[in-house]
Amino acid sequence: MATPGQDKHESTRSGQIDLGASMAAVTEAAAIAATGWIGLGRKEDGDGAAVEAMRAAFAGQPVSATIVIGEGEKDDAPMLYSGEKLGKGGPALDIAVDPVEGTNYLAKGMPGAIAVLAASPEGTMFRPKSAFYMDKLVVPPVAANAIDPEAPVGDRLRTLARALGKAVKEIRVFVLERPRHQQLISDIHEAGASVRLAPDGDVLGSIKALLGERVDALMGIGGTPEGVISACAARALGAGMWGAMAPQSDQERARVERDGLKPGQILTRDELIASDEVMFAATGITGDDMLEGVRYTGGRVLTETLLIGNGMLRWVRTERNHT
Ligand code: VTB
Repeated sequence: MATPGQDKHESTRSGQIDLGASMAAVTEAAAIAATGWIGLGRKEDGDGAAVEAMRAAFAGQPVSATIVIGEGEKDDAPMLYSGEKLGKGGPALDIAVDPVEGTNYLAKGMPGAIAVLAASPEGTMFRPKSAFYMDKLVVPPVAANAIDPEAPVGDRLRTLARALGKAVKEIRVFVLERPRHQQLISDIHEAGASVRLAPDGDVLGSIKALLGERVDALMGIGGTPEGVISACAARALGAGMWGAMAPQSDQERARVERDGLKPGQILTRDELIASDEVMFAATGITGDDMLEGVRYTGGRVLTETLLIGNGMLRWVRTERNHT
């Protein structure tokens, strides 16, 4: 017989599972809408189609969601702007959306574009305000408590290797290929580890790092919104993540400081997402070695979605009639 405590746990869990289904419906709608724009060289149009589809799909979901990380501030983005309320009523949630993460991949018809959504209870998601860039470190759960995020790169890699039971030369680090990462890349090489450079898409890079799939860590500076979204997945699985605001221009630095954020100050995963009740959903658009893209076959459309929440990872493959 279940004790009252277990009952409570069960009801929370089934709530999370319903939330997962709602979130998958939203990212799948965005991914399907974006496929019409694969390889057409028009990233804004592809993003716009995904934004519209995501917003329409949200209208039918049993949530009261507030967008914390959206397509921009109210007057700049007509839909999915920060502060917009979505859903037909239900649990009060903070939501982070990225209808197409990797718009260049979409426009070029390259692997790696995904539709992403993350949710946590109202008031628990970090507000990046004007902080566009974040310096990130993501590691799998087994290393979450071992790493000192302020230690030099080589020390962090040696600690990570010990925690994973690997040699440093086996450690693979996802890094965005950017001129700003020259020093980081040479520090990684100096330590004896290797890089996996990618032109875009550090959400998928973070997911791979926290799962220890194809890479063992993510390091370097990418978008703050992408960082907060990744922190949801890290928290759900007990993985390690840290992020520090890393303004890339004097103007950004001034805006960040005006907003009361301190450049360089390291925020922990739990400061980025202050709840365990999180859900992350990603649907493949163009496909990747980890997440299938949208496929059309025999009058049906097939999607693959990764749901991470409540300590669980679920792969959801869905077939719908293609209308
Ligand atoms: C990263 C990457 C994204 O932005 O966050 C990156 O994950 C950061 O911006 O896919 P820069 O391109 O200016 O370095 C994206 O590439 C999305 O634009």
